Amino acid sequence: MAGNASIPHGRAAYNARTIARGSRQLCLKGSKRLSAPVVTERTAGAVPRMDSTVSGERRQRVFSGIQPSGNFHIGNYLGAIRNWVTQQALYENMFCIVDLHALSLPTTPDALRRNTQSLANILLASGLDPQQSIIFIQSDVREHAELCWLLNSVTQFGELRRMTQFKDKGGGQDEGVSAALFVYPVLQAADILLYDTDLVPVGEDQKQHIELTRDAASRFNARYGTTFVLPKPDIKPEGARIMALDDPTVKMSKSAASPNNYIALSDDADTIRRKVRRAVTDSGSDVTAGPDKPALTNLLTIFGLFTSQSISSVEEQYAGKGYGAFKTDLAEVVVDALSPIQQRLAELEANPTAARDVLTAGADRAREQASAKMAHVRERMGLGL
Ligand code: AQP
Repeated sequence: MAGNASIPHGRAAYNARTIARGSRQLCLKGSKRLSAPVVTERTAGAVPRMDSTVSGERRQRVFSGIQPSGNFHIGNYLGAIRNWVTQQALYENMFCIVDLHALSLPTTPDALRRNTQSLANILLASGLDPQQSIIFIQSDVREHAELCWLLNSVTQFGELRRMTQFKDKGGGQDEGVSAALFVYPVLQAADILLYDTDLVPVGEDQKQHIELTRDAASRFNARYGTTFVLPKPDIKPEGARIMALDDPTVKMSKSAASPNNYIALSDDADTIRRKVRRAVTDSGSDVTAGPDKPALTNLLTIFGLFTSQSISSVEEQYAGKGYGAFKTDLAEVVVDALSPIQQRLAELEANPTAARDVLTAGADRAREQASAKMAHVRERMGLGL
């Protein structure tokens, strides 16, 4: 069942796109055909990858992860998951439910298990296709934790202390915060480097972590010889930072104290309408974006992404109509966009083994690649005899 996962996005976006599955071209209506980027083995580090083609060329490798914590929201979807789905025909893809990362903040075994199952269902319901992407749970592949430890030796304490996400999530309290939260970016570097990743599609908040990953990989390569590919962040110009509905100066976050911060992917139609109605707006009444209108800019961005329109064309549509009419329509746009995902989610929730089967098969494939890479890394570092 999961193998036939459809690819729902926003209503208009869904109609506008055709993904040429199995081919190496992605066709966007009204745009140029895009060729799948390839890299040669010479650019991919010293170790030939297991998936090399005979000619030595391969498609670029994408890796990204998402934590099984809190309520998955439209920020996670628009900033990350939707891009994973629309690009999956172009690349070799690995998408990981990073449960070890979720241990960096307090949780319980039951909550972690529940969130992992729920996230797996969300990824499949959003359109990740196990035929095109390896989808797996991080803790099923032990090499992630092992490489994290090894990379700790080429990462500097000062670098980690400068990570803004640590400062934000730690709230400046050294004593009450786990060491795991501090070392989190090193585990993320291990996740990425383990698979010779070329591109990491993420939201804006992860940019600093990808830079740290590149620095750690460069340092390792300089010390032990070329071993790791230096990955690049893939951050889209629109949607990379969806802001909170109740405070447009902070990003929408699944661990937010108030549910009015976000629209969860599982919110029903009435909840979505209520949250949009209550969303903070800026002074004035013109539906326009701009630096002096952070709230409207955010709402216009969400509208534009879910309907595949530019912000300026949405502005034109609502010229002179005021905030009320715009918010009413925005709520319906979000309800319509999430509806196919939610229908699919209900099917997957009724059949929990579907996602588990996908994750088991994904972990087997990931483990094969990770263990080959780790054998090389251990040898490079002089571990064992
Ligand atoms: N507000 C956002 N706008 C755009 N993209 C976002 N992402 C997160 N929030 C936004 C992207 O979603 C992916 C998965 O995120 P994560 O689970 O690794 O954790 P996070 O970045 O810390 O996301 P949250 O939602 O804010 O969770 P909590 O509250 O637990 O910290 C990433 O690609 C992220 O960039």
